[in-house]
Amino acid sequence: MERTLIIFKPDAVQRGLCGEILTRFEKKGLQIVGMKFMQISRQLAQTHYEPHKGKPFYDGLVNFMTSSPVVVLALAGKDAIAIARKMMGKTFGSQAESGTIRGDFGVSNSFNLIHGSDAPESATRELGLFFKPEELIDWKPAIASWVYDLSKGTPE
Ligand code: D4T
Repeated sequence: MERTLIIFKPDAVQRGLCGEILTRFEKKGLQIVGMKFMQISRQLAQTHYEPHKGKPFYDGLVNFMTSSPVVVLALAGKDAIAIARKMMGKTFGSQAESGTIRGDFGVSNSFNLIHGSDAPESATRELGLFFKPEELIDWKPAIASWVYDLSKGTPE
């Protein structure tokens, strides 16, 4: 099973959208393996968004991500990274399709509610930034055999 790092950004928390967004992931069948409510430090925000360092929006992004608390999640599932990205929609609410999280809940070209890792390498890096190994819990949901076809031994 793949794991991905999801952040409900300060705008999602301030607007009271955490429950709605989390419900979408749970209903889809992605599994929570880690979750915390936290204030991101400047240093952590800078490290997390290191790949964007030097871009015009970098300083504003770090300010935004440290402006108010966030909810950080580790979600697991087959192809969890791509599935979560698809559910999030395009980067900005103004362009994201209806039916996606950003498309349904936002209009901004700066505040975009949610972060999700974009590749296996970034997921590993980001999960390591936000969670200690012992904070990620490997557990078997009782409904796993109804979320996936497990008849051949691997989830389908
Ligand atoms: P994240 O990384 O937050 O999940 O968003 P995306 O993967 O969808 O988009 P991104 O990496 O290109 O951008 C990261 C982050 O920067 C903000 N941003 C981006 C911004 O404020 N202005 C911009 O012009 C761009 C491109 C929004 C998301």
